[in-house]
Amino acid sequence: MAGYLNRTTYKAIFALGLVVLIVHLLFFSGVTLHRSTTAPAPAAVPGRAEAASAVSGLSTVPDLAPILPNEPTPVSASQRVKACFVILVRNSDIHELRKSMREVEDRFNHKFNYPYVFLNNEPFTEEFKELASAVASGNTSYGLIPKEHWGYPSWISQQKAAETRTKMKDIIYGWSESYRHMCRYESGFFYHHPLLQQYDYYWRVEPGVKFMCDIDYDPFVYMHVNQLKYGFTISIHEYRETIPTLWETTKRFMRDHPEYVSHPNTLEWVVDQKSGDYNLCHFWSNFEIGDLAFLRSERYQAYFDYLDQAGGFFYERWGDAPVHSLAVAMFLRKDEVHWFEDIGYFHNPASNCPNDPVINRDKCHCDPTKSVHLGSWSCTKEFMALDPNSDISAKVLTVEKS
Ligand SMILES: Nc1nc2c(ncn2[C@@H]2O[C@H](COP(=O)(O)OP(=O)(O)OP(=O)(O)O)[C@@H](O)[C@H]2O)c(=O)[nH]1
Ligand SMILES: [Mg+2]
Repeated sequence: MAGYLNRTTYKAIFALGLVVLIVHLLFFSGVTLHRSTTAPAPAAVPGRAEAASAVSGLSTVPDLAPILPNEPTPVSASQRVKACFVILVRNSDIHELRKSMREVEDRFNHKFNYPYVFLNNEPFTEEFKELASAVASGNTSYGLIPKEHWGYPSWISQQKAAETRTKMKDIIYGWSESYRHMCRYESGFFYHHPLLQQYDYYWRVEPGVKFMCDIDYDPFVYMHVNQLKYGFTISIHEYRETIPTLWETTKRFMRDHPEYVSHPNTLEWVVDQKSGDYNLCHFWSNFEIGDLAFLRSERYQAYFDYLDQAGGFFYERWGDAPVHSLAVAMFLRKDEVHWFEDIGYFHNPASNCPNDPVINRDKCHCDPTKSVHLGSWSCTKEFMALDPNSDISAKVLTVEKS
């Protein structure tokens, strides 16, 4: 009898336990679900609606992400993307760099602690490492650029390159050999550096740049959530004398490799509608937040290799900014490119400064009337006005053939 009662009691306790367990499971799974679909501050991101309103000036940078119904669910605030700051820099620029890093930290990274990757064509000194690491809230790593990524490829005549530098001595950096290696490296190699292989996104920083607004959300997560491939703050016109044949070469590439061109694309942003020529618009690459998979893609690499073979990094003075921008124009849709209007940023001599009076007052210290996007030097208004379905690739190539 006692044994029977015990078994009954045992069964009752077991059943009760099972019910309690199920209730707990349901309860906690509900909480988990709630947490994973809510993007709390501070890593929440501004929504696409806000990005769209950027044409007429920044209206707001919300704390929480009003993701539109057809957009991906935000990753939770605690989930980070694999991202880093990448800084190409000389040892002698350490003090200018520390100023910029201080601003990166104070405005953003002290809350997020993203790592820094420093790259140099010469070994970093112990002093550089000590001083840079002291400012960084995230891990730091210091990489040497392999000789084959910072030198002359076999098919380049160094004599012709030297003659070019003499001919171009009156053009900005036209005389400089190291500037050309830098532009070629930033165009086609930095994303291959072993120290960057573990990362999916990069944010380029240079010595001397300034950040004038608090960034209370995570731009890397914003890129990831919205499936963005390229982010910029400033766009301007390039000096035509530095890129006499870049557009011809790019058109030839498109003709030889039509399979790489996206449809739609953002080519309309870079083409002068009357002449069919490059209108010189480009994203200023001293600031970039980008998806490394885009630069590592077959199409981007094919484009870089094509340009590299043509020799214009040395026989002219092709900059990485127009190269990245023409790649964006051919390969990306407008909705894969984002203007970080809310990031107050300065690289001599231009700045990007949010117009919204409340944001400007509460988060920034910059003069919104001086923001370069308001002037004719910038191409940002034109970019924001671009039709997302635009595709003028056929027209561009027809003009080329005729
Ligand atoms: N290690 C190394 N870094 C370089 C060299 N030249 C330029 N850089 C870096 O490459 C980036 C671009 O160079 P900048 O001289 O700033 O070029 P820019 O922005 O076109 O021109 P500025 O108006 O001078 O700023 C910066 O991060 C520099 O620190 C070089 O010879 N060696
Ligand atoms: Mg610079």
